[in-house]
Amino acid sequence: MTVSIISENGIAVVTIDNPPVNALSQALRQALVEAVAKLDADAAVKAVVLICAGRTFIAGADVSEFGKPPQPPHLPDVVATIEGARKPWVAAIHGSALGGGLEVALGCAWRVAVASASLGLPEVKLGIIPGAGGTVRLPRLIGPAAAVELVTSGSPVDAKKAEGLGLVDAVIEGDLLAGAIAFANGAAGKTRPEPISSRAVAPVEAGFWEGAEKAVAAKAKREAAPLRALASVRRASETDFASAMAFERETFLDLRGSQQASALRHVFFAERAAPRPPELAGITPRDIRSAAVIGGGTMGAGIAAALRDAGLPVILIERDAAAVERGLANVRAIYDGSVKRGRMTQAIADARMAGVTDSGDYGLLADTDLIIEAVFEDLSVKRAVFEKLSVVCRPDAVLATNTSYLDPDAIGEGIAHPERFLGLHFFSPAHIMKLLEIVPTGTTAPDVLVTGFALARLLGKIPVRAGICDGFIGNRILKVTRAQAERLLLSGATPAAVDAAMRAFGLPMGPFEAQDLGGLDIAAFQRKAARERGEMPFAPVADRLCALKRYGQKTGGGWYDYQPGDRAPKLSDTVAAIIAEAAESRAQRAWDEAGIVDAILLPMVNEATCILEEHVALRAADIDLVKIHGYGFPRWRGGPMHYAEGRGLSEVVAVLDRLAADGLAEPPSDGLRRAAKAGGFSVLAG
Ligand code: 3H9
Repeated sequence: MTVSIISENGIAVVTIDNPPVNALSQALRQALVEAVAKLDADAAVKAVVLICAGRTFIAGADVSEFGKPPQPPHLPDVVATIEGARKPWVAAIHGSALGGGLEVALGCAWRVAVASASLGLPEVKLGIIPGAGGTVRLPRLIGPAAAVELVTSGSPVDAKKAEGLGLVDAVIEGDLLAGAIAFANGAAGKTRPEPISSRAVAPVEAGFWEGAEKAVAAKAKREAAPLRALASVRRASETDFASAMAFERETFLDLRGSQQASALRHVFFAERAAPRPPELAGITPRDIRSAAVIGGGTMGAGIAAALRDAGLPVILIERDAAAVERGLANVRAIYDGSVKRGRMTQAIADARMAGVTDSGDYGLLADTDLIIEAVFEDLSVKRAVFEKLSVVCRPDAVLATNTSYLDPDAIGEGIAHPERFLGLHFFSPAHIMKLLEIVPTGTTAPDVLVTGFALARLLGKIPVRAGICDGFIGNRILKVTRAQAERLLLSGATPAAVDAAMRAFGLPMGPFEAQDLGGLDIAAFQRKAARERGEMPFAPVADRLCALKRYGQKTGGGWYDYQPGDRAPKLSDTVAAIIAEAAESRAQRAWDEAGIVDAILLPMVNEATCILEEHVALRAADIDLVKIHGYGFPRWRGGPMHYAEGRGLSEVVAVLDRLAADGLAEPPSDGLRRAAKAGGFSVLAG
């Protein structure tokens, strides 16, 4: 880390260089305080420009310090020192001024930014609130309503919007440093604005805070930070600066040590580590400048849209003219939906569609860099696709299968140049869901595997490497979730009670509601295939429902009944009777919410431990990312593995032992017992 100071013609330029994102480490905080003292003492300096080297302005406090006791100088004091400096400081912003970075900028007399810069207080996304005056200075600068929006959403605004809010004093065209120096020169002769800390907060309309509280609570659900952030802005608007700062700091420190903050930090670092697995460091990916998708069903169309959204030209191949037309209509429906929801303009949607070439002719793929197969889940159909691709594609083109349940090694048998083949498992809807499971086969070359990760970065997805097994990581765990949900039904719980308990835990939907939405037929089809392989999948109630063609919402009934045109689940007497019949002679018990959650979640963790032991997943954090980004697991719980470690693995083992003794779960695996002894999953990681 370096902080350098150069002075010329009365303007000092303080340049922070603390890669990768100029985070406010203890050393940087110290250096900033020293810079203020030094420049205050320099009679030749009229004003100071604060600028950063590298890709961004200060992106915030150093999150890696949050697990440790805070070290002085504390950031609120650093900001106060800059605000109280005898020479006025100008923050010159490029990249992102986030969290503590924006708070430092709020200590400056003025803020200027390039048009591409973004500014925000994302602390709530880390389970905390701003801790260096963000909630106190912001309402004094831009008014309470705009401050509430920025602080409780955590979403940044761009420089133009920031200028409109009064958060930025000037948007600089051209070179930032030259523009900031010119601004400082112009400002040096003028009256310095009143420090933000001394300003009054604009009054709000009657009922404003009550309305804001309702809106924030509804959005935050069980996350604590947004409401606490709102309370801090409110306090800052209703009391003096010093008391508001004390309230903010106290809330910040309280939340910093909370379970939610620790979980969200875990996810923050897991997400940043995911695109760059250390075991693949130094390997150069292949260039991907064009792509094709084989199969224009729901999955194929979603993948095509994801590729187009990342700027790649896409060829969509289907088997005949009618299927080509249907495929194209599926992609168009995605973009029509985006326009309708206000996510993009018609012009952008048209441009995305214009980049899709639809055809039945494999010959068009002769020079395509990446081809993703998303046809029907049938081994011979998929093999036939790759046979054709082997003939027409360049030998270095990357070929991928989007299979969910088939063995990629079997699909790839006989492929020409098998080293360029791998599994890329998208989740539906593929243009929205963030998870991408990357599945190397026995023959995938390292640079092809790395290309999968590079593609994920390009598409804005979270990549997780998964080994080959039935269902890879996510769907293998999902099978356990569903089996446990049925075990609960056979031992006295109702579908509604199970769904309610899982929603209360933080999932957007319970396992039965989710099946009714997605359709029970896909899993039934997979169970049939598994039985043909000699396996014995456990789904006594779902099997009976499927025999009655109760496939979910689309057939007017599944685990619940549905009225035509109404998605609200109604309790079903038919289902209750089927459960009673299936449960006959089994011991019944009363289940409370915590018991239901344990009976579903801890067996998932047990299965995940096997997945780790078999090196199907390389890291426990990868499993957390799979569940969060593919299955709606609450981010603020940190994922199932983080949750289990927080709970204590010995307790997890004890609960599983008790469930297993009653025939309600598999016993804890040897790996889980070992992890419990070692106090964490890292002992199993690959
Ligand atoms: C805060 O400020 C609290 C204060 O109110 C109160 C204080 C008292 N700390 O995302 P990238 C690392 S809370 C430590 O891939 P990009 C990251 O781990 C903070 N490390 O880059 C990665 O490391 P590696 C509020 C951080 O260009 C590398 O930088 N601020 C931090 O795609 C590159 O990251 C935030 O929440 C950090 N704060 O995006 C901002 N940030 O290379 C969080 C990043 O070893 N950061 N790293 O894997 C971001 O949103 C993005 O990093 C940013 C750049 C947009 C800045």
